[in-house]
Amino acid sequence: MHIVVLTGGIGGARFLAGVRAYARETGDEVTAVVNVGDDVIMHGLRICPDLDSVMYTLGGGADPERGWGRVGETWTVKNELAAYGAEPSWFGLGDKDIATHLVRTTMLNAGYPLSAVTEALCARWQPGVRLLPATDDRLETHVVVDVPAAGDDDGGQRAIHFQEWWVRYRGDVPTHRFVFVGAEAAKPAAGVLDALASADVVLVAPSNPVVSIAPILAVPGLREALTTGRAPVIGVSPIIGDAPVRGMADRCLAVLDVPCTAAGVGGLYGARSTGGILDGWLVDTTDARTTVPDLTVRAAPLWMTDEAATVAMVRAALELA
Ligand code: FO1
Repeated sequence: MHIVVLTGGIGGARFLAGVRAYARETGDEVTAVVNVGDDVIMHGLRICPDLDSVMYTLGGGADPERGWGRVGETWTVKNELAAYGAEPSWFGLGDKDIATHLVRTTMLNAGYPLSAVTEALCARWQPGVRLLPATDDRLETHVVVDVPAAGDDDGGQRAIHFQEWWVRYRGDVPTHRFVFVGAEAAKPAAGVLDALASADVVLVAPSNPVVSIAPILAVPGLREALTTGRAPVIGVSPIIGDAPVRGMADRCLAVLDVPCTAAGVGGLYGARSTGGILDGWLVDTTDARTTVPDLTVRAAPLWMTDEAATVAMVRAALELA
C-alpha cells in the first residue's frame, strides 16, 4: 500500500514518525508532501522549516523541546551576527542547522530543484519516508497586518513574511489575512502528482490547516489531483477540545473566523462530495460528538504522547479510510 501524507510543522513531523512506524510493520510505502509556505531567505540562506522539521525528526536529529532545529545546537554564528547588528535579529539560526542551509542554498544556486536538494539532504538523515516539497517554485506565506513599516506612521496595512508574523510578533498583531505569494504560478514539485496518482490513501496530518495545509492545497493542480484521485482522503484533527495540540492554529483560525474546534477545522476542509477535500475526519475522543456536514467522523485518542500512541492514531485513520 502507498500512503501519502500532506504535512507541515512539528505536529506533522511527529505524526509522520507514527506513519513510518506503522509502515515498517506492514511494509507500506510512505510519501510526505511537505509545506514550503514557511520557507524564507535569511542572511542569504534558504531555510525550509517544515522540510527540516520532518527530516530532523525522522532522522533523529531534532530538538524535541524547542520543536525546531537541531538537538545539541550551539549559537556562535547567531551571536556573531548580532555583534555586527545584522538583521533580522529576531530569527535564530543554530550552527548545526546552518550547515543544512548552506548545502541547500549552494545546490539551489547551482540550479537543482528543491525536490532534488531535499533528496540529497535526506541521503544523510535517512528519514525512511520519501520527502517531497509541495512545489519546487517560490511559494511564501505572507500575512497582511496593521504593523507600521519603519518611518511609516499612518498605521496602514502591510504584508510581512509568515516568519516575521510568528517569530517576531508571535501572531499578536492585528491580522487581516494570509496570502500565498507565488501560488498561482507554482507547479507541483517533481514526483508529487505521481505520488498522489499512485496513493492508496491520503492522510492530512494534524498540522495547522491555515498555514501548513492550505499552502500545499494552493498549488494549482495539487488540490485537483487530490479531489479527483481514487484514494480516500482522511484528515486528522489538529484541535483537541478547543485548543491546538501545539502551535498557533488558534490565532490563524481566528483570522479566518473559523471556530478553533474539530468541527470548525473539519468544516474548513469540507467533504469531497461537496467541493472540499476530505472523505473522513478523525477527531479526539473528547470531541466524539463532532459532526461535519457530509463527512464521516470517527473518534480516537489523538494525543501523540509517544510513538505507540501515534501508531494507534494512524491505524484509526486507515481504518476510517
Ligand atoms: N522559531 C522561533 O520561535 N524562533 C526562531 O528564531 C526560529 C528560527 C528557526 C530557524 C530555522 C527553522 O527551521 C525554524 C525556526 N523556527 C524558529 C521555527 C519556525 O519559525 C516555525 O515554528 C515554523 O515555521 C512553523 O512550522
